[in-house]
Amino acid sequence: MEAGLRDRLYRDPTAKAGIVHLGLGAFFRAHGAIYVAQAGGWGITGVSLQSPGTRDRLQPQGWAYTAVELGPDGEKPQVVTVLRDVLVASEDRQAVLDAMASPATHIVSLTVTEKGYCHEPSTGRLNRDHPDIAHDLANPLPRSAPGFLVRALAARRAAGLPPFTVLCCDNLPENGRVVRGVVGELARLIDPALADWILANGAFPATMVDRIVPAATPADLDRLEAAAGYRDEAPVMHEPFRQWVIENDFCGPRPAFETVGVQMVADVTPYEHMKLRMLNGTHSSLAYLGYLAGHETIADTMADPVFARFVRGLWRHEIIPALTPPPGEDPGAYADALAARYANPAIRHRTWQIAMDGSQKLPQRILGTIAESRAAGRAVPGLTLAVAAWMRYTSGRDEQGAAIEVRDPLALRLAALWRDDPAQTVAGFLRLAEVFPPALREDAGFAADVTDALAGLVRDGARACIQGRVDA
Ligand code: CS2
Repeated sequence: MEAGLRDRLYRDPTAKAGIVHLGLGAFFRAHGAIYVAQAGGWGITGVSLQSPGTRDRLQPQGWAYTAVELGPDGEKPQVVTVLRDVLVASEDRQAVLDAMASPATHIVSLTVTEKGYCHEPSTGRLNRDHPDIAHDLANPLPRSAPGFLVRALAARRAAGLPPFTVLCCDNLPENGRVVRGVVGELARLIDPALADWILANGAFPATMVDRIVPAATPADLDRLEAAAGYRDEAPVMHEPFRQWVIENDFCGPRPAFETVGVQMVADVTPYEHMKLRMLNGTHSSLAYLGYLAGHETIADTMADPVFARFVRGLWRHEIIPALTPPPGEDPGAYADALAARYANPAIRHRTWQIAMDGSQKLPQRILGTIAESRAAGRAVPGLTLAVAAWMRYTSGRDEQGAAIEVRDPLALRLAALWRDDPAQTVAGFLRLAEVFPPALREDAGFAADVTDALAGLVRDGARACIQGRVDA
């Protein structure tokens, strides 16, 4: 019989778990987990908050999986054996709290997506009306990521243990500060002394994470099996590029990240701004406009010369002028590298996948640049068009009138905002205080520009609007 993945494992016998990771999606398995594996000496207990699918696929493989690099010169698989265990919170919340509260745990890292922090995207503050937060205030066995952090930290305090470092790896602006804020606020509602202890002794380093990781498809699994000679039910597919910038602020031990290319810095903000606005901002713009124009993936969108020119224009005329780049970084060169990464045809990153959860993503990706640019008197027609495209997309109908499966925590509310009159649609959207900052909600000129863009999208379609509007 063919040797399976389980038979190919090599594990560092000295490596203890040390890290509990909440949100065991493809991104973390293709990014943070590989850095931790390469740094050596540490293992990871993965936690899925909701679905048992990843656990069920990984368990028969002894928690090992293949990470496949999709490069210009072919596919390079490597087997990752850094996971020690996988827990499913919805099945056993206490087991997750126990792992987090264990004296062996020093770091709790998170990729729970933007919406997983139960915060208000426009302000970064805890959303106390969130049903999971209401639940977690009343129950010792939590549902939300902030709830798990607070209850596990409470257990550590009660046991006389130090807190763990909370390492947020989601694409939020100043992600460490946001998580510190929601954890502190939730803890204060439960026990003010606990909040004081966490804020005085805990650590919430900010990070910038980057690697493009499209969802693996059944065809990817079959291709890997043919090439590697074993079946992996849970591989991850990723581009060659990776970057991880971490604020060097831990309250306990950590892997030797600096030995494997992680940039340990004093201030992550300029890196994170550059990445969120230049990469994620254009990703979302291409996702809404590209989807409406009938493009399935980012690479397909970039192969359309009208879109390739559009995204160049976004960088050059709208995003870079509003940016303070990190010391020594050349944003023009960063943009060139992004264009090449997007065009990689081996990466089948669906516009639909990126379009998900726009209400949680737009503020940090696009609206910040728009608000700052408008305040400085700079025109941002391309990003304004992207905002209008998000409104059109969330109406749930594409340009041919076919239904779009819109995934967003606000999906129902967003769909109900659509009117035949674009001015009324835009007015409804701009009342969403959790999405739009006050500066844009109160800016009549912005409302007029978005209305204009939306009317154009409805009349002419996304591709024609782009062609007519923006010049590289
Ligand atoms: C993407 C990101 O799905 C999305 O919203 O923009 O997942 C993006 O691929 C990563 O942030 C790249 O680092």
